Amino acid sequence: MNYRLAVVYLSKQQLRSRFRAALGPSACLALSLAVGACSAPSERAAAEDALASAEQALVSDIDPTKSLVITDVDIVSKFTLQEVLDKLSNNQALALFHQMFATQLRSGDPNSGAGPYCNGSINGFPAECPRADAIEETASNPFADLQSDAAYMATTLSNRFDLAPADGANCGEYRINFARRSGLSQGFGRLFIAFEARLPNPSPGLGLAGCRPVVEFWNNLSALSSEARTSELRRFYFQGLPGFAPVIDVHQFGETNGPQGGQIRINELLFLNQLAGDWSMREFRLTPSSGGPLPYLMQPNFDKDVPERSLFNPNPSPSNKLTADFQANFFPSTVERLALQDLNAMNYSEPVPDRFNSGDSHMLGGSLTIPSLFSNYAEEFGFGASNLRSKIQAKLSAIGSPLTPDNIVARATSLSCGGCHNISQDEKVHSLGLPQAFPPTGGFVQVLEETDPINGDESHRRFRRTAFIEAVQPYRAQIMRDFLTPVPGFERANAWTSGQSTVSLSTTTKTEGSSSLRVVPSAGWTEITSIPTSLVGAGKIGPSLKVDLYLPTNQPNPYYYGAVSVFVSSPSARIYNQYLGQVNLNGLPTGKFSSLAFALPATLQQNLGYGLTDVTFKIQLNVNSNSSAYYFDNLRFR
Ligand SMILES: [Ca+2]
Repeated sequence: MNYRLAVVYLSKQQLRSRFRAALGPSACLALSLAVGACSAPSERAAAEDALASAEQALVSDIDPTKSLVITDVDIVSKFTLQEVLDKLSNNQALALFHQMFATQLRSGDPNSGAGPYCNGSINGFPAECPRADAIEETASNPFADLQSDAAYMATTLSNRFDLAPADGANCGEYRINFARRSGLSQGFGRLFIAFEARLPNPSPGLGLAGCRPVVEFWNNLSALSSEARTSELRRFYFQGLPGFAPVIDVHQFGETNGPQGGQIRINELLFLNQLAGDWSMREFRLTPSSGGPLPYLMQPNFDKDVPERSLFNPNPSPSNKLTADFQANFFPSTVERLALQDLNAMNYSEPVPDRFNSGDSHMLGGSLTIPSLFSNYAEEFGFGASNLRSKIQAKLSAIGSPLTPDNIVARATSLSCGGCHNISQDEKVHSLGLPQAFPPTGGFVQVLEETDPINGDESHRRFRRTAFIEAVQPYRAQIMRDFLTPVPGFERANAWTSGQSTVSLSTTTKTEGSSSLRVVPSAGWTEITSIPTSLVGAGKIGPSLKVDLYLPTNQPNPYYYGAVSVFVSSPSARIYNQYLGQVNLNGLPTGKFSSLAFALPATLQQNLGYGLTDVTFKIQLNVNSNSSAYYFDNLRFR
């Protein structure tokens, strides 16, 4: 697979240089997409087809271990915690490390430094302090002996382009995870730090298209040698692509507050005697310091999209306005998206408002001193009748979903730190009602401290990834592929098929991108169906579906040009072959493109904005038998 990919990549380069050499004049050298601008039409078509197929081959082989979640020791070992912290602290890595953990100590505790301190709450919800992990780490030097238990090792570099918002306000998250080495030798003694940067879009006016160089960068990593990938990733993380900020930069970790700001997260359980129920996950923002030697400080923040467990209380105090708001408004409003039958698209329909988010998410219950830190919402929600249960059930009934309120609450749990890392893998107790079981995490983390040989080669090893991580990679690869060669844009070969007529991509007659869909309806009535796709790159979903159609000048019946109908499906959203109506073609000009518009019902418009991954389109071209070609292009939602 990987070998084949490398060959394809090289042949694409060879194709390009061959074409450019053949085309000759230097005026053509600057043209990358308009390959044949200087050649004869027939050569141009052949050249374009060959280049288009090479482009297709390039993006169809994304290796998740190379382009999405990289855990190869040879690569990640070239990234160190000290270098990352030095970059964020003006070369005061140890001071910033100590300051981060000191936030879990009380003012006046040994090594608690200059603050911020723990005062027992974050965002108005309980947080535990002082934590034993913090007492240990504020007295430790993880950089003194890199082979010691106290040292940290990078385990994972990850590409979360899938987290980029539809409007392209940023280009998603790019992450680096470190694990404390004590987890290797002790079996417990575990502590993980994740730096999760939001990468700014330098051209927000272009929408998500402004992020294309980033996606192409990660896509191309699949074709590179391990050495080349290492240097490219170091460039991406520490210098940035041309025009883009680097990943490791003080501005990328929550300096701008809010759901799109980036964050630093810790997952900590250093001592065996905490095992009863003290496995904490917390989040930090990096914010400018108002004084002192460190330019930026780790500021404890709430865990984003982790509502506090008490908000699921079935019998809340009438005076608790926050819980009343959550139960009457926010949570019912998000049931429809939580009910999607797709592990990856199932989510809150909007970021959880700040006021509901907890400060500390635990994945073990046991003998927690503050039971509400355990992010097991089902335990709080219980099994009895309640207003919250009735409201969730009413929403489920309204959308015709057979799921139960317990499934929906279990899904909310799975989106919390504690749920995703541990609680939700126990399907028998916490059924999410998804088509597939929630994939096991292997217990507490998504990438482990242990390594395995790559393809049996003991000298090249990879940090072990959980079933959960493996299970979500096809989705993340699909998002990249759908972005680079959009199915609705008719940009991908073999994405549209017909049982009646010949269909192919045309790179010459088009209104958008590199290609359109060429259809020759030699038998007349023709149905054209797409493969399942996400709508990444489609922008915000507007009230209508539009598609450009080219009518040939040759019209056998000048009194009846025919009509076009469109249908949409997404089984995960319970949308089955929904008819959007028919547009009559009479009166449209021939020999050119016209834009056809179909109204989207409000519910469908909303659902199509929910990150679905299994949308299919069916276009019925009801025209006279014709040997001339029709062309479709730029299916869009405006
Ligand atoms: Ca196109």
